[in-house]
Amino acid sequence: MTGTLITVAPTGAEVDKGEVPALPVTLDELVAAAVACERAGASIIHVHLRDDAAKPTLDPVRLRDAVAALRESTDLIVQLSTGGSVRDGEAARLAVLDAEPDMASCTMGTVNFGPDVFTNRWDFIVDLHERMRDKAVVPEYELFDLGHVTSLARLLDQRGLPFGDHVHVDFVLGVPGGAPGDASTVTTFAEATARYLPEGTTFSATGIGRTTLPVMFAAIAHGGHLRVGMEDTVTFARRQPVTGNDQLVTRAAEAAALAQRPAITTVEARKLLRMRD
Ligand code: KMH
Ligand code: ZN
Repeated sequence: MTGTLITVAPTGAEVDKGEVPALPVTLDELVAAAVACERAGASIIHVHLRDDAAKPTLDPVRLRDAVAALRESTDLIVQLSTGGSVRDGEAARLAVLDAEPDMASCTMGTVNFGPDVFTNRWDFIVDLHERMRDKAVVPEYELFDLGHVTSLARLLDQRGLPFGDHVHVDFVLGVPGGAPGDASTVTTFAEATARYLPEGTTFSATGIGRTTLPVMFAAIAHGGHLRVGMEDTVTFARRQPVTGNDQLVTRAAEAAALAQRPAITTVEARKLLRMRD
């Protein structure tokens, strides 16, 4: 069995900087977090940006600057979010690809998202999938619900494999409105992945909020990979706020090492995902 690929999602679009001062929102904070997380064992960074008021933004100039700055200071695989925030429109989400990241996220269906709706129409998904292939961007398909597994199977069947011919997915569990974040749901998703998606598909998993630990340990047990970070979890333990993203990556790397599947390097991660060097 291979080692563990660790993705860090340091910022997200939902956490409020005013409530969580350790959240990286400026470019300098993002780069500092990235450097610390790479040192702690991360190999992919899943990026959402904030504006000067710390609000989510898909500003194209900021996106290009962030990709350049992360490449300058780290060897991390740079994965831009095309999910953005629930208020972002499709055109701006598609335009994220113009920043030429290594990877980008592609969510496989609409899902209730707390009081909001995270909208992902079928035609939009198809467009995203095809534009990523045209631009040689490797997708990470985000699966928030079980039907998203079979939607991805249908997408690949109808539209072909992504750039690189390898399929990598991420189970995002514990979103209020999506699939629950517990060990048996990780098992269900892992089994559905093996049953419906191409042979060799790799998966990571993340659990929102307090579901982070059961999801992490179940994913390791299933031979899966991990995503952690302050996009998903801002409490390290009961009444203990996360001090920084590297704290979460360090814990994930320790868990992976205990399971005899230590964190892999960025070079190994690129091989695993069949990416260009
Ligand atoms: N912020 C969520 C509405 C992604 O990055 O692709 C969507 C999200 C998924 O975080
Ligand atoms: Zn995200």
